[in-house]
Amino acid sequence: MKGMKGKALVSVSDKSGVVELARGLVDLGYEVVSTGGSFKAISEAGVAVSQVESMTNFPEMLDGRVKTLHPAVHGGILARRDLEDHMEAMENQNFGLIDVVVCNLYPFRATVTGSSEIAFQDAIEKIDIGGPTLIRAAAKNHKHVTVIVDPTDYTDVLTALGSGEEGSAEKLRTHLAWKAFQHVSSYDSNVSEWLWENGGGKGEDAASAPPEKTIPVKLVNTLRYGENPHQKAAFYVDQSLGEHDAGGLALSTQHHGKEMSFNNFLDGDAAYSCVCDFVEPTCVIVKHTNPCGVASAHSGQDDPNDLRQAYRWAVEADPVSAFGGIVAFNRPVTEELAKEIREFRSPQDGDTRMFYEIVIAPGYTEKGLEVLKGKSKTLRILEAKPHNQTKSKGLKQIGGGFVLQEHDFLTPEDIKFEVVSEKQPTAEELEDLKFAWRCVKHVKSNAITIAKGKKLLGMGSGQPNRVKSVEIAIEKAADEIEGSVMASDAFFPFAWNDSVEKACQAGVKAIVHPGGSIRDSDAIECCNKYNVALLTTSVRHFKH
Ligand code: 93A
Repeated sequence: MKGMKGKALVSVSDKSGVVELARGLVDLGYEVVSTGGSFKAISEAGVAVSQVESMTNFPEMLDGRVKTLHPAVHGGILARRDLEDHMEAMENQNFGLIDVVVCNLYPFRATVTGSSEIAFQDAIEKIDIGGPTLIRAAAKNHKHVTVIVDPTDYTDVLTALGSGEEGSAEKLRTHLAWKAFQHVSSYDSNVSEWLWENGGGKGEDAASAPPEKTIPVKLVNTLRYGENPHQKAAFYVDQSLGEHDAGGLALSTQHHGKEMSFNNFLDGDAAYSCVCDFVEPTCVIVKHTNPCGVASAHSGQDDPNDLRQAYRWAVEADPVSAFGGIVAFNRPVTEELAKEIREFRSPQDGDTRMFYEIVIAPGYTEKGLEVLKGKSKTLRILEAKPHNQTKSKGLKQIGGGFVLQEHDFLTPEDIKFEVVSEKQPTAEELEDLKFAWRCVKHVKSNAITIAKGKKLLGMGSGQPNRVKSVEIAIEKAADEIEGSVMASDAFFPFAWNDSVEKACQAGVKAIVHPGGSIRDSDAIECCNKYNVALLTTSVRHFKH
């Protein structure tokens, strides 16, 4: 063995890369000490390693519940190398120093989410005690000790330890210590969340219990800035969902393009949440979190699954807003579609190729991805699984706290559309009403959408009065409005010379709103006068 550089304690549940790491440490001159399973993996690979017992003179006991919980271990980690009395105390006890701690924890979350049958006691046994203690001790003493909790850091750490550059090594140790506390805190959140659900929640029944006691989140990285350059920001993932349900933009894979920004995440999420609500092959284009273009492929086309037409329609709905927007699909992007996205020119001037910030889809064919990458260096290309909205919660911040709610996961399939006018909608109008309804849920309130032939013609969003949203939607729908339908996310407070009558006069032939206003009868009479169908849903879709 080369001259000893120090001691590394290795105790990992996730054994990936651990043999290579141990070999690297030994090559650098470290003595590697390990707990039972890790020792077995490393020694079987022929790498020099000794058991923790060699430090503690104490065997693992209580079925492994006590492996590393010993003063020889924790003294070795926590001793301050810069204090004489600490060093003296260590010598008096004949304890050695530990310079590197490699530890990741029992797979608690995977165990309790992986099987619904997991017995309470089995889960309890998966609560790691010694591991977090090692990690916290090493992270506390990071001035002298390197702590590694993530196998993807092994290579960097070996390089840093081998380089001998103290400045950069110290910076890395501090970063790893931060990561270590993140690891432990997310782990503890998982345990407390599980206990809450398994009898720890003071006995409230599910309906009256707070929806979430803790929400396990993991910091992924800091972002360049927030909504504006003067705001610092970071990106986290929600770890409350099991592998099966986890999806959505936060867990997407980026295949190409510039780094995601704060606004990219918000807009991308708005686009992908909206498009995933559609059953038919659909394209959604979003600007500033509002869908400005939506269209579905449908049976009227030569190929009802061809998204190219839907994509063109989505752009045509509002080419000015679509420029620089986010384009999302609920089907994989093929080569033909990618070419369309690459080449399509702004219908506004017919010259400029459309420019986008992001394209998001549940997949790409090999050629599709290749073609799309050729559109521009910066275009972010994301692949995401749909987000299971019924399983997770929506969180919004307010000054000094947060409010939490279930997602608005209702779709037209869950809703009864009741005709309240004399005029019945035609089959096509009913289809379009449902299409417009699906869109309106994703538009900021007061939300109005106007659609025809499964294509959004115009939308009005975010206006503090509904009639203004109606006027904006009518103006955008312009020449195509004759024979269209309109959806409103909440009831019409007024009808005559207001939202309903303006829509009827503009050429809208069917309208849907939740109903429930004291002036509902005005809306009905107005629609009857103009021979327009009026439907109610009894469901509201406010979005703030
Ligand atoms: O049961 S424990 O909480 N008691 C301990 O003293 C202890 N020390 C390390 N679990 C403990 N560990 C954990 O054992 C580590 O966090 C790691 O996840 C695992 C590695 O065990 P092995 O090397 O035997 O596979």
